[in-house]
Amino acid sequence: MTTTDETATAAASGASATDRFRTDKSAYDAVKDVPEERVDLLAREVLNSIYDTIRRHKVTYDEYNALKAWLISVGEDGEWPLFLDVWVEHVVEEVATDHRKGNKGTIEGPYYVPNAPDAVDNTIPMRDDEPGTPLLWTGTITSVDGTPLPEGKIELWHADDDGLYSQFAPNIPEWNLRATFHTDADGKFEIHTMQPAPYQIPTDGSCGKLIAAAGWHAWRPAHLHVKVSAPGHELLTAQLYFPGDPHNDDDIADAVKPELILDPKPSGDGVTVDYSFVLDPEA
Ligand code: MBD
Ligand code: FE
Repeated sequence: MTTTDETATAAASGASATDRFRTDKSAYDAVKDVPEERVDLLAREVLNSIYDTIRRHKVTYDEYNALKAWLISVGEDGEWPLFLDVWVEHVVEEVATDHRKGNKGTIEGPYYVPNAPDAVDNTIPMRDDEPGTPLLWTGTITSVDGTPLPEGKIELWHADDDGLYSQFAPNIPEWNLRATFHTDADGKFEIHTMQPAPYQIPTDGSCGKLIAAAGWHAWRPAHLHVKVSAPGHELLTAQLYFPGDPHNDDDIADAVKPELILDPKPSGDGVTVDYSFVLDPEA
């Protein structure tokens, strides 16, 4: 890497994540549908919890100004999607999916791109020299009553061996390690990809500054992102993790659940996993 615009920076991935969110009309415009009473209630409660913290800990003007400067820089770096998805989304997801009887899900995070092309030969697009361990993943999508879902769809996206996502870091082919897979007549699917590596959120931006100032770490365990869907069923957003990852127990985004940890078996020069999904019918 010789020039700044060829390097993966927090500001570049943040800008991409912000742009991506702006193109998601249903999410970006959702605010129009929130009634005034609800805004009043939620905004007041959040502000009250800030006042409590200020009083309890006698927050100083220096600390208040540090917060103001930091909030300004989060916006300048385009890191609001990253900040919110790392430190807030997991509780929103918990509340949103609490009623489900089928698969556990987890957070989407900032790097999903809709409409990934269909996989060819059940294989995710990758570079000729894509580094990593080959992963063969088989499973079935069923409804909670056990019925296999032949019109099931899995959108899969994940980071490469350097922890970088296509379309959010430079010099990676557009749909690298992103694809849409379909179930067969028996609800079964087969996916060929690469096992992702543990992942550090960008440390050179505002989120990184908070992490350093607080003495935290920036790691997420290695993970595969999926959106699993079928006609008449609730969309499942999930991530799958690998056993023994040192960050399964202290994920910075708090998005690991025991039900989402795979059980890979060595096979040839790679690993195989069997993991199936159970979807909740729409109410
Ligand atoms: C990621 O890859 C991710 O999955 C989350 C939740 C936050 C930042 C980067
Ligand atoms: Fe991720």
